[in-house]
Amino acid sequence: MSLIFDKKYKLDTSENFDEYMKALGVGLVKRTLGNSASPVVELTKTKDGKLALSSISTMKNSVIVFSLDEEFDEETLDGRKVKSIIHQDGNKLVHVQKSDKHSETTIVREFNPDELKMILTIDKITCTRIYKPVD
Ligand code: DKA
Repeated sequence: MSLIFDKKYKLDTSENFDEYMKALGVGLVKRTLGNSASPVVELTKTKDGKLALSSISTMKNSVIVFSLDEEFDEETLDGRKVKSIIHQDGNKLVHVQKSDKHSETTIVREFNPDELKMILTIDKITCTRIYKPVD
């Protein structure tokens, strides 16, 4: 099993995302936007061999460019400034976000031909988001 590049996935179902955002400290207005957005996510390779993960939505567009196992600075969709590191485990990207001000967050993205499964964890809260391929 390996990662899947150049394939767009759109959010289909989401469980516990509001609880996850509350645990991050996201306020009601941004949570409402977050809950109503259906992002389209795509993993690509850059010309210089890095990976790029983009998320396009009515809430906010973002792209993170990174090398596996190398720490980088990330500003998250909710505005946290974190140190991130992403590790590959077969067809999964395991993304750990750390900062002095917030609990550690882990986001596992599992790439399959028929879905992208995202599991987000903070403290004891787990959120599962299933993305489906865009035709
Ligand atoms: C996703 O890409 C979810 C990413 C979670 C970002 C943190 C919360 C954002 C709040 C607006 O599907």
